[in-house]
Amino acid sequence: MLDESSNPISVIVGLGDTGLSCARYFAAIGKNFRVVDSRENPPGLPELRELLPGVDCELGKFSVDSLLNASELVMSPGVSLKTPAIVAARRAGVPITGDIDIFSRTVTAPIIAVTGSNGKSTVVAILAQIFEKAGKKFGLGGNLDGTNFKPALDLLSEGKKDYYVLELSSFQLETTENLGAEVAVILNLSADHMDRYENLDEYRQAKLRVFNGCKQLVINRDDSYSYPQSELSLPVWDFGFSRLGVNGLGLLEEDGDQYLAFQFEKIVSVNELKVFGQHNIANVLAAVGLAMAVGIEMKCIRAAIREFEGLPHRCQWVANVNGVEFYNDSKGTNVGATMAAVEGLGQRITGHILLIAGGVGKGADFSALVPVINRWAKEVILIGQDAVEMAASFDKELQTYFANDMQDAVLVALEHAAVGDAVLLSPACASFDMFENFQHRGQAFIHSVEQLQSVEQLQ
Ligand code: UMA
Ligand code: ADP
Repeated sequence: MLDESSNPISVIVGLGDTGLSCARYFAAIGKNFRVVDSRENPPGLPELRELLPGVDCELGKFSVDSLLNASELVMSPGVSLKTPAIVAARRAGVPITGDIDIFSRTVTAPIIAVTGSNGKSTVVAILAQIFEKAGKKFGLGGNLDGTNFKPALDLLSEGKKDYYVLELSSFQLETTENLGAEVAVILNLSADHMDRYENLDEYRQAKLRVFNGCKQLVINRDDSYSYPQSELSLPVWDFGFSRLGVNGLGLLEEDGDQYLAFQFEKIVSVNELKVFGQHNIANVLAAVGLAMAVGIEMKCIRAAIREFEGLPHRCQWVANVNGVEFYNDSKGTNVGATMAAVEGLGQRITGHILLIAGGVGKGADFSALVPVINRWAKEVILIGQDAVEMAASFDKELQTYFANDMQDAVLVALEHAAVGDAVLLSPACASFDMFENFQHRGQAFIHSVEQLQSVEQLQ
């Protein structure tokens, strides 16, 4: 893999999980490459050194000269295409690609592609459970985090699959030309990553690339902003809460009960689901649409969605302390997610919500939270870098408290709560000002709640 000639070779840009997976893949197929990273000590370096000690790495900066000399740049999603050195290489005609682009050109099994601002991980997890019930061999990867996580190219070493289920971020789609998915969905569109995009439309244009070359679509009929820009004459499955029609998934009311339904055929009662909130019903409906599009039998779909318990850090119940429920929605990292979590929980409880929010706002406009907070919350407890900016977006009458850390936030929330209230961590922000990632933030919340419980037991 050492570049012994002056011939242009592939350059992997960024040495995190994606960069490592690209390096492993290129090594496996015998392709020449080098790695560049603008940090001195990128996270993937120790593993690369151990696995592929001969690989040439250029660290500490992106040098325009070495990028100009590349046959292609294989971008990590965390590196913006607007980075000056990347812009220069692009202008000079160096082709730009990414791991998902390479993956889609390589695999033959059908790809099921899931993107959207919120709900991606939940939907791919439901699909995974459906495929397990149906006895299908599938690879699950992409943007997904956690224990099941695999960068897409790592799936290629797992052997033959019936399907690939990919969770895709806007960053990954920016470098993906023609995904060619068997079926693709944009679950919803609301502002996120506004520190990387000029405006919402630029973010949307990245997401829309998920439909390039797809054979079937699943669309959210209540979110027209997420529809393909031009009409595609392809089979469409739609989901949502507005009126059901042909190939539509939604809700039916019968004898005072609500049912998830396809056209006018009931699938399961809403009461049978283990996850709560309209947003999760939407996620289940989307997953059902994707599974139906690839011909999975309804009995397998039904069994899987009845069993799906939700993922950790997404509206996850933690404990009841003195009649106050605690919920961890640490993965609520943008305004749309927190709106959905507050609405979903607000409808479920008899009391009010005490919301713990704040962190790195990523350039978001927090004012969209105001109506939902005014309706369901009695106090917002703020943490992190953008706490003051967030508070300034709320109504003056709303009670707010600036907490020093997670433990302080949880303690104050319990002090100010009444029986029947719920404390919800749903920050509407990224976590990296105070925590390693959203999992670490969620664990800090759970730990603080456990400490409350042990104090209660001593009293
Ligand atoms: N880097 C630079 N210069 C920069 C920025 C980054 O050199 O200006 C380098 C870093 O030093 C590091 C590497 O790039 O070595 C990191 O690459 P990366 O940020 O793309 O991270 P990966 O480890 O490759 O993880 C990425 C996704 N991360 C992002 O998009 C930020 C992971 O999604 C994904 O799981 C993984 O690829 C495999 O597909 C995480 C994420 O936070 C979960 N995604 C965002 C989200 O969900 O909101 C989009
Ligand atoms: P993603 O992978 O897109 O970040 P997740 O499934 O991990 O989505 O959910 C992240 C958060 O987004 C959840 O904790 C919840 O607050 C919110 N959420 C989940 N599904 C939806 C949805 N369909 N619409 C709006 N918000 C949602």
